[in-house]
Amino acid sequence: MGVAVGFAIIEAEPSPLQVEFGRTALIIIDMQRDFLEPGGFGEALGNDVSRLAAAVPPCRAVLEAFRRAGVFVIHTREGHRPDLSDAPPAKIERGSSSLRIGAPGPMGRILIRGEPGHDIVKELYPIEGEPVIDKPGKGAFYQTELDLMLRNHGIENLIVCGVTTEVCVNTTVREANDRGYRCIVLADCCASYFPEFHEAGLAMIKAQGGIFGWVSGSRECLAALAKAMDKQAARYARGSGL
Ligand code: C5J
Repeated sequence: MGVAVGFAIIEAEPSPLQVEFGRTALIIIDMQRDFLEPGGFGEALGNDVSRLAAAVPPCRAVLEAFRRAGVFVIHTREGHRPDLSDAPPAKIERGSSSLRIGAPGPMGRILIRGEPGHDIVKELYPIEGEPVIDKPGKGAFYQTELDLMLRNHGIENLIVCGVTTEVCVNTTVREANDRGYRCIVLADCCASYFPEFHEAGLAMIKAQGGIFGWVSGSRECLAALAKAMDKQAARYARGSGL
């Protein structure tokens, strides 16, 4: 279980949500150079990668605050083994042959573990103690130890940031929702190459009373964390501990 930072309400859509930060993890999805920087997989597919840059500063602000609070932080990376034995042919075959997964690119072989482009951007680089989940699929639960790790930490809620909103963020939120986690997606900490897909991805999560989860923002999340920490400090000051 995480730190003893208490409860607070996060303002979110479709409704505010009370979370216990000690049972909450921040999960940062695929903030990799291959998706965010020129010369990577994202650009190889014809995307304007600069659209993803806006998510980095708010994501960093949330990451730093969660680190200061001692809340559990997990990072993910999408990618494959150098021999591609974990990459389904149906995934590799897409797109032009020079731009496929495993093809050489300016930042090494595209989406291959250990290559420079596969790694996380420097602004959000994991520190010691923050697990990095290497995932072969779009969803962070598929063929990974993520669920086991979250359950061993007593995690019930996920604050979700990362790219892209409609692909790996959405897939992971749907997987998490089916496994019983409450997901709060921070809109400004996520991004897509397609602004309309970003909006649609968020709309789908919060529709129908929050069918997959909640949508909030970095400001609202940071305000709730600060409130939880203030309450905790006041309890300690009164000598009542927890
Ligand atoms: C994609 C991802 N878009 N991380 N991956 O291929 O969303």
